[in-house]
Amino acid sequence: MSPKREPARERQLVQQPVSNSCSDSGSPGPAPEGMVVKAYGGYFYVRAGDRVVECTVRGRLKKEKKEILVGDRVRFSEVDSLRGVIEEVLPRKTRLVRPPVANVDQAVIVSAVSNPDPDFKLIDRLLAIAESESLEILICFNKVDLVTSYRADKISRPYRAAGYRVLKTSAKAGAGIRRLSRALAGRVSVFAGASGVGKSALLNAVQPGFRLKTGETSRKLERGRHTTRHVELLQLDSGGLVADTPGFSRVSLGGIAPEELGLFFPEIRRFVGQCRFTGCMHDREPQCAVKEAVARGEIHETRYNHYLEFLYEVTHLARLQREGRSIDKDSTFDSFQ
Ligand SMILES: Nc1nc2c(ncn2[C@@H]2O[C@H](COP(=O)(O)OP(=O)(O)O)[C@@H](O)[C@H]2O)c(=O)[nH]1
Ligand SMILES: [Mg+2]
Ligand SMILES: [Zn+2]
Repeated sequence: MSPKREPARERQLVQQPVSNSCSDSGSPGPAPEGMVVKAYGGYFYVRAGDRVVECTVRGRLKKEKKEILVGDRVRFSEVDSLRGVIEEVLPRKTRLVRPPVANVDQAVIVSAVSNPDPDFKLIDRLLAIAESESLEILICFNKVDLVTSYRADKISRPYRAAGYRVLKTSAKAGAGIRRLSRALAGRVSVFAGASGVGKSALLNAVQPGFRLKTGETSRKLERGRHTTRHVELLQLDSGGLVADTPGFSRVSLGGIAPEELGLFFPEIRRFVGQCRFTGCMHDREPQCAVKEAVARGEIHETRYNHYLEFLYEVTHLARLQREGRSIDKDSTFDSFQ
């Protein structure tokens, strides 16, 4: 989900409704529609109903250098019931750069409450990026079997207060799994979060059939997979699709403009227009409604401090960009792995 970022607006522009009107009937009928769930070895695996059809790409699309991503909805013609040719890529709602997935509805941001300890700065960073991509957001605090419920509540409180949907889960003890499962039904979700927090274990708990690798063995695999940028959308029995990414290894805020950062913190967004100065960045300006809310305890101080850190970071990135220096090489934030 880390934005290499063509300008954010561009991606949101693509938010045209995707036609879901299916074929009206008629015998040859329009080509069937499906969603690319995996790209591998030059083939695209397209899920259409219960089938997964192995597709090549029509030469015309190749010539146009038409990009096809996991998550893209396509029309294909059938060679037989298991093989086909992609004829058309339907308009995208959204496009994440890292992981490269189209049409994602929801980011599930996973943190452990312990082992590893929560990395609040990483959580807030992932939240800001997900907000900037206009994704629905669900936060999952996992491994609650390892701490008291007092501790788990304390960790999740600032996020609930900010207005986020928060689940406390234990993949190990089976806590919160039914709720998680419900939240994943019928939409395309991407799991994000540091290594070892239990993303794969949670998906296995939601759907034991997945048998995703967890723990140390998975970490080795993930590294290998990550370099090839391999992503796969897994089908849930509930009709949802999920990408179990190895975590967003590079989560840059590049592309977020300093003056829009506050919009990506819901509890700060609430105060837009209430500060003394228009264009207030809620930093050193006097009579700032946001800082007053922090002082009253209505905005959590840690969240506000992360806002400030990110503000300096995006200001710096914006300057680099103006000077024509590459964001990727100079300043991408490497958080883990
Ligand atoms: N105690 C406890 N351990 C968990 C839980 N969920 C996952 N784990 C363990 O944490 C480690 C990392 O889990 P994994 O799913 O591979 O994390 P990922 O890197 O985020 O996919 C594994 O050893 C899991 O068995 C949980 O809810 N409670
Ligand atoms: Mg994993
Ligand atoms: Zn302000």
